[in-house]
Amino acid sequence: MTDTATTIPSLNKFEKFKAEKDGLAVKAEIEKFASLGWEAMDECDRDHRLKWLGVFFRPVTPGKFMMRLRMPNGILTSHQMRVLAEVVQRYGEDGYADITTRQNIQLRGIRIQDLPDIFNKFEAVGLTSVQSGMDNVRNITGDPVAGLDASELFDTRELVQQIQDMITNNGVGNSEFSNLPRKFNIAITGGRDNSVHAEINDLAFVPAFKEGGQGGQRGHGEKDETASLSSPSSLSPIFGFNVLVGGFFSAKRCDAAIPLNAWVPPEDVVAVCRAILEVFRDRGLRANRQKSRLMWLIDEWGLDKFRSEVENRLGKSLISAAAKDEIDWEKRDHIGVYKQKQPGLNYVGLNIPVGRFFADDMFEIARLAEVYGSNEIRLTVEQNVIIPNIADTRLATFLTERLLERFRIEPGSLMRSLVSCTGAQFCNFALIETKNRALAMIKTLESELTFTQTVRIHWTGCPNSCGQPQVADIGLMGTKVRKNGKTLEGVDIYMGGKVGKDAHLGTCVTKSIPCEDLQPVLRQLLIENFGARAKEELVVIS
Ligand code: SRM
Ligand code: SF4
Repeated sequence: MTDTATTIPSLNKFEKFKAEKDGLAVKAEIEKFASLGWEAMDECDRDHRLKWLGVFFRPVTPGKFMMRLRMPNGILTSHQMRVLAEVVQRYGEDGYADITTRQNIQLRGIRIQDLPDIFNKFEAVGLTSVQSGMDNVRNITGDPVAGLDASELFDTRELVQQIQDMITNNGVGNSEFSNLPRKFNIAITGGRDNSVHAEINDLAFVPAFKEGGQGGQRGHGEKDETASLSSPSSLSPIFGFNVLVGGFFSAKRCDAAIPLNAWVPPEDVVAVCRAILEVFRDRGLRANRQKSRLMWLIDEWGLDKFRSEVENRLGKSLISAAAKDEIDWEKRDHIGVYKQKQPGLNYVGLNIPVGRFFADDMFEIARLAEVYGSNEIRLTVEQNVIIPNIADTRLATFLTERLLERFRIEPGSLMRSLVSCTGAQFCNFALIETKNRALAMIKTLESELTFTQTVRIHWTGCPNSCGQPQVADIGLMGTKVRKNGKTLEGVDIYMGGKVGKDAHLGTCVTKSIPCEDLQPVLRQLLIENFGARAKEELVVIS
């Protein structure tokens, strides 16, 4: 564990309360909290420590909590979806769910008195929300079409689950990793299109082949597992992952992940995650929360020292990175109907506008997965749903289902790629309302313009960047602006985010546009930069 106890005097308030009582300790007190009620609870337990169980007090809607699940690789069963739907259903119009930018689900409207029952229900169907907030590892993302995609190099599902199990002690909670200096994001991709935005994670694994004979040396008396790389029988390329570290967004700083100069075979991925987390936990910077993410430690130490500390924890040397990775496709959005690698089967991606669905929708998605698929539902980092394993013979009927009129497989060119963070409706960091505004804006723009390409527009309510404006074609970051002596909701505009192959972050191109003036600005950007055309103009020409 950490040596925080010896350094308490210089600690910030978060480090202090963690040192006083570990966040996970509240797990034993859920019954007590339920009978006390949210108003009588200890404030630190309520506002902070409950987040170790994935339960978030919302100052914007006091008494109605948010619950953030864990969905390894963004996969859940129809049975699990029903349980989530049952939970939010009881809250009427307060209750619904959002798909998050980490392939995950958050529930709204949760009452503290219901938590014991909810946790029992979760446990019965293998769901967990443990360690999904605060200074813990967030939902681990993987390819949304893992195991379905004929072009994939590696099926990430099992590995993502193993990493989650290691970190959370099989979903029960793990005090080994419950006091990190800050949040920590892990992604792993085995496909060719960087479906997980590897570059914006603290730790990411991207597919890469290592030629035989290039292995590094192992230390610490360990067996040299790279020896096989140089044996004559293994001269053909060996599959593994290049490792990227330190990617993150924060209000203070945003950075893409950098190569660790390490290549890891699949069987070592869990151990490498553990080693890096241990280094971050024990040596990460804790004094200033604005400078606590992994990249700040790498900056302070330099990459070489960081790498060698990881090797020490691992108990062996890391193999140097493969010369190139295999991310050589543009990013796919998976909306629509696609053939799977299994003959006769298809996966269908449904567009869930800004990731929001209600209990009835969730029941319906579960039903569709059961009737047409294999009881499986998947989520994407674009806040959409995939239903896999639909037989050719069932596909036509599936496509006539009424739900697909709202959750479309051929949405408009802007709606298709629209992403939005939670915003002011529930988030007290928010500087603007996002989801509802984003939907209204896209509706207007799609009614006025025609498009020849999709344009990825991401909204985020504040500089924390949960809606990832830096990966978008057009990113909109909430801010406050002054106009005619009044303070209004506004946005800074980001452009140039590139995803998939050669991913890089977009940058701020225009600051402080009042939201009330945004629509014509976006319209002009779409026309000038993305080939959109005004509908009235087309009518005149024709
Ligand atoms: Fe986030 C804090 C929502 C993805 C960077 N994020 C928050 C909180 C918990 C703040 C709060 O307590 O209100 C938001 C909860 C609002 C609510 O009621 O829903 C919140 N973040 C979200 C979600 C739900 C946005 C969404 O609509 O999809 C995403 C949940 C992912 C998940 O399932 O775990 C979400 N947040 C992200 C991402 C994107 C990503 O991971 O790819 C980022 C940027 C990447 C990163 O972290 O490096 C992100 N969230 C932050 C930050 C800035 C972190 C920092 O180092 O400063 C905060 C603020 C903080 O942690 O202090 C934050
Ligand atoms: Fe809240 Fe800001 Fe994150 Fe949006 S970006 S969910 S407003 S913290």
